[in-house]
Amino acid sequence: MASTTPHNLALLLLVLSLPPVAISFCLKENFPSGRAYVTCDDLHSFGAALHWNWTHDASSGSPSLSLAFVATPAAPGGWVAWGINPTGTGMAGGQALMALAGGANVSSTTASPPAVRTYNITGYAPLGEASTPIAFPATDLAVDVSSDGKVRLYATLKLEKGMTVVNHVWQVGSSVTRGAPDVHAMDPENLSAMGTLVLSDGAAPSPPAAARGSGGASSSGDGNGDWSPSPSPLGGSISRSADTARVSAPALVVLAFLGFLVG
Ligand SMILES: *[C@@H]1O[C@H](CO)[C@@H](O)[C@H](O)[C@H]1NC(C)=O
Ligand SMILES: *[C@@H]1O[C@H](CO)[C@@H](O)[C@H](O)[C@H]1NC(C)=O
Ligand SMILES: *[C@@H]1O[C@H](CO)[C@@H](O)[C@H](O)[C@H]1NC(C)=O
Ligand SMILES: CC(=O)N[C@H]1CO[C@H](CO)[C@@H](O)[C@@H]1O
Repeated sequence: MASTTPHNLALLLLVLSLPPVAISFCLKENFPSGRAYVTCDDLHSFGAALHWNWTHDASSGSPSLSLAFVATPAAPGGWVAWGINPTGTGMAGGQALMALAGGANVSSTTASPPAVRTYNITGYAPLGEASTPIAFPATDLAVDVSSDGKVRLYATLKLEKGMTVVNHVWQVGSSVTRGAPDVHAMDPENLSAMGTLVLSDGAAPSPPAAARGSGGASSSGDGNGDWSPSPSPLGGSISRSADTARVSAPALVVLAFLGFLVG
């Protein structure tokens, strides 16, 4: 930011007003060979990070998102989950990817291997032990668990045309009982784990006007008090990757816009 136009100043003030992130979990990540991502967002709860490539298939017109979601379950043997919510801002409506860390499996004496599932989160009922179909075709599902318990969930999602700004949610849980993830805690950090993700391949800024359901304007999925304690729309994704210069400009424009709405 060489010149201090009012616009730049507003962005600067906005950035300065965001809570500081002491550690970048993005920068700390060392993926196995063959897994590399152009962009990473440090997420504001659980020390989680979302690494991703966004590519646009010219023939189908559909964007696709290759991602690695990295978080540590609330306890060993628990689960981590990340998803896009195309209809709201909270958990209900989320099209989720979940990695079960494996190992200890409550009420079962046999150790289980790590597993990845998809869940169409329709409400607040407990999830079952089988995947349910989600709106975005998911391929390349994989998971690895580090010796210190960190879980990395890999997937590729086929998104819909025009999806450039999406609401996303993430969560960690402490246990799995007979194959089904147990409900997560309801601490503030658990409840605020949602935000806005600005998708871009880094080549050209995506117009914020194309935002789908950004800001607090969404309708469904927010009606349940459990997940609607005034979620901060600023809680989303600030790129702190090495790619910041390319990615953060559109992200900041959207954040500035959101900040304008709440401020
Ligand atoms: C992400 O994109 C980079 C640069 O194009 C590429 O090297 C890398 O293999 C891609 N990663 C995945 C998981 O597709
Ligand atoms: C997810 O669940 C909702 C509510 O039951 C349903 O309307 C929607 O079609 C489901 N999505 C998929 C991809 O099955
Ligand atoms: C946990 O145990 C149950 C029953 O013993 C099994 O069906 C399930 O696949 C196990 N693994 C996970 C990751 O939940
Ligand atoms: C079960 C679960 O998700 N617990 C997490 C909720 O958030 C708190 C922090 O506020 C974490 O410490 C828990 O691990």
